[in-house]
Amino acid sequence: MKFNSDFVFGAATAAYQCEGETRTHGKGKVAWDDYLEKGSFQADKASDFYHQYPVDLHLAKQFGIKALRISIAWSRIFPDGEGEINQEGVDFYHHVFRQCHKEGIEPYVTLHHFDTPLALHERGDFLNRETIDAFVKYANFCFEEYKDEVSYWFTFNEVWPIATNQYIEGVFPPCITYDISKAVASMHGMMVAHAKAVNIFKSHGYKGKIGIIHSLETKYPYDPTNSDDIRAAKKDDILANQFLLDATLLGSYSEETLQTIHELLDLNHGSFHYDKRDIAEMKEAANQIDYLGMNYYQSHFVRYYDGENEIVHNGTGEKGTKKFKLKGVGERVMKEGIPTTDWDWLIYPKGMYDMLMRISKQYAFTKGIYITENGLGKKESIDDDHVVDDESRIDYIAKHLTWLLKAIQEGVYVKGYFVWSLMDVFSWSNGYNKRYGLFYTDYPTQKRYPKASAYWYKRVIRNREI
Ligand code: BGP
Repeated sequence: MKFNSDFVFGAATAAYQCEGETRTHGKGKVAWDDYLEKGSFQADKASDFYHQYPVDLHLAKQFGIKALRISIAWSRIFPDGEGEINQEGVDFYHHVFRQCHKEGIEPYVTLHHFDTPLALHERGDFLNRETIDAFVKYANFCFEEYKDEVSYWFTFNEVWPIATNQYIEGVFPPCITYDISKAVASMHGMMVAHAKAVNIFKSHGYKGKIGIIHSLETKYPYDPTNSDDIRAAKKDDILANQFLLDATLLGSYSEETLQTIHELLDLNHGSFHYDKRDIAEMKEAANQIDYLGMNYYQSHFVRYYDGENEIVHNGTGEKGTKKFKLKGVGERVMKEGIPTTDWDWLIYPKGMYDMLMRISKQYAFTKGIYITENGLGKKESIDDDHVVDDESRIDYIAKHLTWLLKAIQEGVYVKGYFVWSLMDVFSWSNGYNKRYGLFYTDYPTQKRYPKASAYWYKRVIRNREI
C-alpha cells in the first residue's frame, strides 16, 4: 500500500536546538541559557540555523522534503516575553518563511518549544496566569505578522515532557523533582494558553490552520495478566497522555481522569484546582482545532510499584542507567525482546499504531493527526568520504512508517509524518553526542552531509511507499 498523494512527508527542528545566536541580535534570555552555562554543553552555536537556514532549506528541497517544522523563539520576538518587540527577530522569521516558500517548502510553525522567556519563567512559567496572558499576546502577534507566510500553526510542543522534566524528573530548569501538583498545574496552564490562542486565531478568521503537539507514549502493563500492573500502566497513561488528550479533544477532564489525578495528588500531598471558566475556553478550542500533532519515539512497560520516588535520567547514552519509579504510579521497566537505544528509550513501533487507534476510538477524532516527530537518537561519526551509514535509523523509521500505514488502512486519518530531525541539532539534556538528523552536522565547520537515511527518505517520498 502507498501513501496518498496528499500525505505530507516532512522533517522537524526547534529554534533553541538549531539556531544558535542565543544571546545576540536582540534575543532575550531563556532559562536554558544560565542553566546550561553551569554544565558541559551550550546551545551556541548549535547547528547555526540562524545563518545556515538557506543551506538547510535548499538541502531539504534537494531531498524532496516539502514540509518543515520550525519553531519561533518567543524571546527573539519579545525579549522579556511581553512588551517591547525586537524587530530584528521579527524580520529573521520573515526571512526564514520567505526562503521556505522560495524553496517550495511549507513551514509548520510551533509557537512554544520548551523556551519560555526567562522573565516569565522566573515568575513561575505556566504556573502563573501572567504567562498565559503573555503567551496569548505573543501568539496573536505572530498570527497577524506572519499571516501571509504561515498556514500551519502549533501552539505548544509537548506539554507533558515540559511538565515532567521541569517538576517531576528535574532535568529541565527549574529542576524541581517529584512535584506532581506543579506538573499537573503547569499542564493545565499550558492547555488554557493553547485554548485561548486557538480561540483568538479562529475569532480573527485567519485562513490558516492550528493545533497542538503532544508526546504520546503508549503505556502497557508489564504483565498483562496482573491487575496491579494494569492499574499502574493506566495511571501512568492518565498522567502523561489522557489528561492532555481530554483537555485537547474533549475540552474538559473526564471523571476517570480527575479521579486518578486526585488519587495521585492525595498520595503525594498535593492538589489540583482550576477555574471553571477555563473549561469553557478549552471546550471552544476543542471544537475548533484543525488537527492534532503527535510526537512518538517510544512506549513504556509499567509495573506495580509501592516504594518511594526514584528517577535517574540517562543523559549520557550509557545504556542501562535509566530508572523511573514514581510513587503512586508505577515503575517503567525494560521488557525482554524489546530493543532500546543507548539512552534507554524502548524501540516499539507498534506503540505508535496503538496510540493512533486509541485516539481515533476513544475520542472519535477525525480531523486528522500529524506525526510531528519520530526518529532515532544515536552516537554517530562520519568517515573520510563523508559517509554516515545510519542503517539502524532507516530501519527505525521504516518500521514506524509501516505501522503508521496500517493505522491509515484501518481508518485513522493521518495527514503527515515529520522526521526528527532535519539536520543534527542540540539535544536538551544530552548535548551533541545524540544525533537524530537526516543530515550530519559537522559542528566545527557547520557543514552538512546527507546521511544514508536522507537518500532513503528521498526515495520513500518520491515513491510514496516504504
Ligand atoms: C522531543 C522534543 C525535541 C527533541 C526530541 C528528542 O521531546 O520535542 O525537541 O529534543 O524529543 O529528544 P532528545 O533530544 O532528548 O533525545
